[in-house]
Amino acid sequence: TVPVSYASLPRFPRDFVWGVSTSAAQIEGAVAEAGRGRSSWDVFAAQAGRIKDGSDARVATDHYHRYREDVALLRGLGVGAYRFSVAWPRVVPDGGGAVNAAGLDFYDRLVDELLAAGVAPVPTLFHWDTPQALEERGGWLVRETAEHFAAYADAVAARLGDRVERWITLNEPAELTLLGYGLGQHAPGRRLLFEALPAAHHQLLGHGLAVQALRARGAGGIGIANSHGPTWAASGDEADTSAAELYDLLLNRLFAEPLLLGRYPGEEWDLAGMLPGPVAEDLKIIAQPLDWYGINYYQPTSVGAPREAGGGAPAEFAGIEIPAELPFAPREIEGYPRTDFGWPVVPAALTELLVSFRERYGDRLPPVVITENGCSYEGIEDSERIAFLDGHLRALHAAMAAGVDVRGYFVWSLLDNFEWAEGYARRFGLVHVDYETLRRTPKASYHWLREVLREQARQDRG
Ligand code: GBH
Repeated sequence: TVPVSYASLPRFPRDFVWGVSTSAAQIEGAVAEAGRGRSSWDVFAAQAGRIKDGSDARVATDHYHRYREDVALLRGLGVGAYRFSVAWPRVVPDGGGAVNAAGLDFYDRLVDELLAAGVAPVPTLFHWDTPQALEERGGWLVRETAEHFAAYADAVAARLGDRVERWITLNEPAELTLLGYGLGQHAPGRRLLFEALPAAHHQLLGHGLAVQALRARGAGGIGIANSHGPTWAASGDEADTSAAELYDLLLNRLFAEPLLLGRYPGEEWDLAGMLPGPVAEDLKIIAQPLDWYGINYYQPTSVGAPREAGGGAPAEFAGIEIPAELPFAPREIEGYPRTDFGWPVVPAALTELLVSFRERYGDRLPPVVITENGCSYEGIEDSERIAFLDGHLRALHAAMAAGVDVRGYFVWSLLDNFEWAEGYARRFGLVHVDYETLRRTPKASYHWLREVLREQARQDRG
């Protein structure tokens, strides 16, 4: 019962990288095993009212103990690459200081298992699970966290560098800044609004220092996974277009331009002036050449003027109270299907995003990899997920046909998992997880993607 749309997908280049993504805090469980320290998410999830279904990630999908079964699922799917994250608190339990070799052992086993299955490991060094000891000293709001991050990156490279050919430093510093430090929806649960901006700068600095540490170990294939999406103005009115421009600056330009252009964006907004430390010097560290640029794409955002400026901006959006002090407010996007998370499904916006990046940054933009794209839907017969992936692959191909150099595509996610503040209620997996038994069941979308990959390989053979 696999829909045949796979057969009519356009053809991707022979060396295009097909993969799936996960992250440590969302799948591993085993939070007290082999000397792992506490993470900001352990502490956050234990606080009443933080996670919608009252759950936590102490067990999650138990991937830490079931990784062999999960690698077998990857092999069965036929992907060439697997993006996972290394949990910093496993490797350096206190964030800074002694390296815990037993924590690295797990990733050592995982990497060997992947290689034996013919799947290239693509580790992300940081996917939001800050060591709690560092969080208590200010987390990413303080500079020392960036320095500790580089030391940790060095320890991981020392252990895995002989077998890893592609690295990702950070996952979505924009979302950690906004949701974790700005709005308080994610760990560490701070609601600092614009005073969260130092967390953006220190993550970018940590990225740059980690790139230096990796290169010093001879590593190549280094990228980052940034969250990006087109921002649409709610109307053509000046108040709405300028609010949308600011949102675009905060979501897209603030995280792309230091990396690609070596400067912070903003003519009207003196962002660099709002950031701590020797920003001009730091930008030189941040802007080192990347081998590729990762984009996590989910949906476009419609943005307009804030509440007090009128125009019908909502007080709440996607379950998050929108502070009246913000100079912009998101709006509902009408006229598109939605995932069960309520996110609009707009494949064409992926083409728009990639073409706009190419136009904005020209040859400063390295080859792009889509490091996450996916959707939450219930059920094992997930025809909506198939339609979502089918549409986004066509949109991706259209961007490539328009001249954007895209080298790979990773689906979020291999497994249903702990979806942060939503707990287990949102299911993003190609593989269903029964949280009572932890049994894995491939969904229709898993079988469909396997056929996509087979068909592409068939065409390669001519
Ligand atoms: C990623 O973040 C994370 O890297 C990953 O860990 C996570 O599990 C996955 O995506 C799925 O959430 O309400 O329409 O405005 C995604 C960042 C930020 C994308 C919020 C969707 C809001 C959609 N997300 N955004 S909407």
